[in-house]
Amino acid sequence: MWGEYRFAERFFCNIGGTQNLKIGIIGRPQAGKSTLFQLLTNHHAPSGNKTQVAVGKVPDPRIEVLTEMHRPRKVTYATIDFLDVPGFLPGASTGGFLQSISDVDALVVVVRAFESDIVPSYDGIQPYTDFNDIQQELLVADWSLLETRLERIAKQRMKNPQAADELGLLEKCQATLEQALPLRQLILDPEEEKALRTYDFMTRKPIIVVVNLDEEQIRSNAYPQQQELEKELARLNLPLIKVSAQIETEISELDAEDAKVFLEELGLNDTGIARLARTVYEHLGLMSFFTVGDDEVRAWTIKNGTMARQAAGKIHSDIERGFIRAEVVAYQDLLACGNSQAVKEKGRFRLEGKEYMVQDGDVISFRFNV
Ligand SMILES: Nc1nc2c(ncn2[C@@H]2O[C@H](COP(=O)(O)OP(=O)(O)OP(=O)(O)O)[C@@H](O)[C@H]2O)c(=O)[nH]1
Ligand SMILES: [Mg+2]
Repeated sequence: MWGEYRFAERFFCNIGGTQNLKIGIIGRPQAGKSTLFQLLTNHHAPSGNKTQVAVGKVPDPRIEVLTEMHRPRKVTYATIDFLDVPGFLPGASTGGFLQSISDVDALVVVVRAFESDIVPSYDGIQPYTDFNDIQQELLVADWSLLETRLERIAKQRMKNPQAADELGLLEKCQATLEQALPLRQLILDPEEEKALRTYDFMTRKPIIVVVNLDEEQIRSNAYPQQQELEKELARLNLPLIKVSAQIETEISELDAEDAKVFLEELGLNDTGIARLARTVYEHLGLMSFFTVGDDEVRAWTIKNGTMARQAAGKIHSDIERGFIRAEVVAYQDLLACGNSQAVKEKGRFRLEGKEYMVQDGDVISFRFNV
């Protein structure tokens, strides 16, 4: 039953349709959630106790290169909807907290490590404890959802034979939660996966942890409770990203050249926001393909393993329905040729059928007939 957490089978009603992926940013008060949210979306979140939603574009240097190449009228990045959820305090009433994240596809948990005289910390600087408090809260929520469900099934069992199937699945969940393990560690077959999706279990949601560091901690690569946090996340197979929300904010105000120098000086290759976006994609099993032309250069998000015809459906249902073939060139091959005109002249576009499995970075032109 146990094994490595796989994403392949699970997923995301959203991706595949036209809706954006939805990610909730959660954590204690004053952890840096709104600062991060603002960096991701360019949307200023007023402080308060209401969840804010805004769209963030997924940074992708390939889009910049394709734009340079095609000089289109319009450039469209892949986007993600981010929710800035009010701070969570253990012990406080959590109904609203759980409600606001009930329909997100994944969670970004922000934990504070940064020291500051100006920003009060509630119980000291303890990123591991803060993560664990949230984890416990989600486990408790699932436990109570499970109990309610089991009671209902016990009542229905005589009349409804299907309830027995459901019972088997829920007992697996129960065994997992009894070990204080999140339900995402449970490996299920596609049928069970589908059945479980209807429950809105919290610990089934993918999690990415962001530890918010100060400049000193970035330089020394050390912060309080680091070992405990790293050990726990390794156990749970969850990615950890180190960011300084404050430094990121400063960097976002610089031009590209200065930003690069600043990052190098801190020993970083890339902004935390770019790393976060990449990790979201990797961890959730997502990738991008591109469409290019004079009118628009655009990135589209699909899950790994999507076939050409479904990928076409991301753009328009007519293209999916009337799909004839896909003309495909890998991003690297396009770069090697120089531009798509040259790709055409050299006959380097591949003709692929509806069952072609789209690869990350494919530049695609769909032929269809409606
Ligand atoms: N020194 C320092 N201050 C930070 C950092 N990140 C955020 N802050 C500051 O900490 C305060 C809280 O940051 P927010 O982003 O508002 O935190 P939040 O998690 O949204 O807080 P709530 O909405 O109250 O739950 C603000 O004054 C930020 O400027 C950081 O990396 N270093
Ligand atoms: Mg906030």
